Amino acid sequence: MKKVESRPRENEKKSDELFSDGTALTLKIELIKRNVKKIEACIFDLDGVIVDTAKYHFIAWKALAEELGFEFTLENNERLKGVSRMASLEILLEIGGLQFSEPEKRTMAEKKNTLYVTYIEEMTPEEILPGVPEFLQELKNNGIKIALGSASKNSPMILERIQLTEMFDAVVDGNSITEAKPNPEVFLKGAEWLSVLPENCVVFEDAIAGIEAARNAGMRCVGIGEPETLGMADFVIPGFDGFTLEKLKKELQAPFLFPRGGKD
Ligand code: B16
Ligand code: MG
Repeated sequence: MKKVESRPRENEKKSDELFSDGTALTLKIELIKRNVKKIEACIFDLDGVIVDTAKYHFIAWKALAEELGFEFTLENNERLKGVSRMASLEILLEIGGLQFSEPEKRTMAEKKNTLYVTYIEEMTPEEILPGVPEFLQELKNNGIKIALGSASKNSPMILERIQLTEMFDAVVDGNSITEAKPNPEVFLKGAEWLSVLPENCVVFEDAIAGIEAARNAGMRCVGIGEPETLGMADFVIPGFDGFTLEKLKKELQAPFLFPRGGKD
């Protein structure tokens, strides 16, 4: 039988040919293999990712500000996203130019929370953001573990009200951490409780501090919101509507397959 010589097809690279970033094909494949980490777990922030509770936080903080005699705007509220309750109060008081003792601040935070809870008590599964249940189900079907990584001490109640508790293999929230985001504690604890290495976890976050926390934990991170604001994430999506595991894998691998310098 005549031996057919295999010749590289047009546009096909030979193993010693260099890519635009100076890497040879064989080395490139090795780098890609090393860099394509597994997705064993997904860790979700709650407020702004699974539900939109920012509007309820706003009503409650605004009421407290009015009681203290100053205005609290929607723009101000943006500064509180992903920030812990006490740190949020500090920002609010800074906006109002007011100072109080620690016991007074604790009373104020409790008061704000009491009003906030009256709203979240009324939450229903209808308030889950579009595409979230489908994406969580797809992760489950593919054996990917799911954790919550939220600053909110009200997380368990919110999950109950929206009937999503059962979907989570671990719930790490404001009650189980001592350090606030951007400290990685909340996500590292999530990985630990799931027995998954941080590098094999993917975090979904809507706040800059949360994305920094994921980075500090050595995890990959998908931003939920605007790319202009969440530039530190691996990539950003507007929400989960139409988002799939396939898209997640593709987007996470893209930077390794097509490094800066163009798609070779
Ligand atoms: P709570 P996340 C955060 O939740 C909120 O974004 C933030 O606005 C809130 O102050 C914080 O939880 C604490 O919430 O008063 O209920 O304990 O985005 O980390 O899920
Ligand atoms: Mg959030």
